[in-house]
Amino acid sequence: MDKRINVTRPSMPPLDEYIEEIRGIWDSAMLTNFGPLEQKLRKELEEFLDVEALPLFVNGHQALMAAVRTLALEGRKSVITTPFTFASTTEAIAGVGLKPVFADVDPVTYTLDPAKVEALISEDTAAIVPVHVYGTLCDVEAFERISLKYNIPVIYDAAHCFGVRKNGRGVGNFGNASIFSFHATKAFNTVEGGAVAAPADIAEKIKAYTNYGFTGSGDPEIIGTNAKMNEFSAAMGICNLRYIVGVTKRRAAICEKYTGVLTFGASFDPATGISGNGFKLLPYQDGVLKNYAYFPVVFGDAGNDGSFAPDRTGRIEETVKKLQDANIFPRRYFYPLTSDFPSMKEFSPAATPVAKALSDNVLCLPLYADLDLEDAEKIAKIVKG
Ligand code: T4K
Repeated sequence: MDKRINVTRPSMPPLDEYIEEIRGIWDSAMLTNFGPLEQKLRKELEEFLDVEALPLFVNGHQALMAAVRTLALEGRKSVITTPFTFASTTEAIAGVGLKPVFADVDPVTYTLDPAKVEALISEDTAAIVPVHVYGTLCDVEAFERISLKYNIPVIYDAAHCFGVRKNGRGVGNFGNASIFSFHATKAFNTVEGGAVAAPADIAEKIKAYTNYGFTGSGDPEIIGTNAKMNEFSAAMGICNLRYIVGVTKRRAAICEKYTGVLTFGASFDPATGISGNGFKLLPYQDGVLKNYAYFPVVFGDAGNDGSFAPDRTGRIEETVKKLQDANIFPRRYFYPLTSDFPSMKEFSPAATPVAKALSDNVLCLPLYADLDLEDAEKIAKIVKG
């Protein structure tokens, strides 16, 4: 039987290197609560991600909850967001007592459609939470205009965007804040972990949230939680960061292999990602330095006019079955839409047909630095059919 290939496999540093990094913990006995490794990683990441301040978290979900809670306008209850995302985005909003209001996404980038968002803004809108899904950037200029026009904060879920830049600028600089995830399955990991990129004054409040509201001077003025990153996670991050350039190059090579096989012999428009072979891949974005975090394939049919009609013949189920028979386990990120979760019933979502068609037809292929190019070729050939 072929070896099992999962959708991802975490990057890990050489074991000796990790052991060396944690050795000092045995002398200091500082295991957590903003120890030296946490501080070191924070500084290194602020530089790498090109952001002013970056409080570190136990995970990306807590980071998002903290950012929404800190920035949402007081006295308002609704947060406009996308249903085409991981559970975390929607649950973070609901988890801090706010109501997710779902807007539809753009059919090319799969990110929130700014016009649809603007149409949903009301007196009750406390914040907007777009997601740079799969590392593809939202229309950050449009969201900046909307944010200024209505005076509503924009908090980006940049969980998929580690190291992504636009015109040389770190992605964490857009909006009022951006959150990152450093989960084991992400392009960069600290085992579990996350962060919020924000201007220094906001970041200070957000950092207090990770430690019960304590700021180091006086008693808490906000109700926080315990969401600090521990020293063992920070050590993993310090080691993994040393390899990130090579890891990203490997991921890029696998994406290139997938693209080459899937689009071979047919038309392919990089601007939209639409291929005449019956797929849509991620679009090329001008000026964007990518991180190759995910490789989603959307099944459907390209029209002669540049359009793309979602598949309705069950190709995705057939493909998943064929891959599983070969011991390959892709993931249907993100199916179903989070607005269709039973837990979201009370929020009676509006229809989001573009997101629905995507969600029904999207499959994320295995992607990690250690994936062999021959295996990538085999996977792409099965998907191509
Ligand atoms: N916002 C967005 C847009 C997100 O996508 C996420 C997380 C968040 C916010 C929240 O960030 P965190 O709080 O998680 O930091 C995974 C991840 O758990 C989750 O972090 C991620 N998004 C989501 C897209 O994917 P699952 O339920 O698919 O994970 P799981 O355990 O099934 O793992 C997938 C595959 O990875 C498995 O087939 C095996 C492999 N794997 C997994 C782990 C955990 C390993 O080889 N080693 C491992 O340690 O959610």
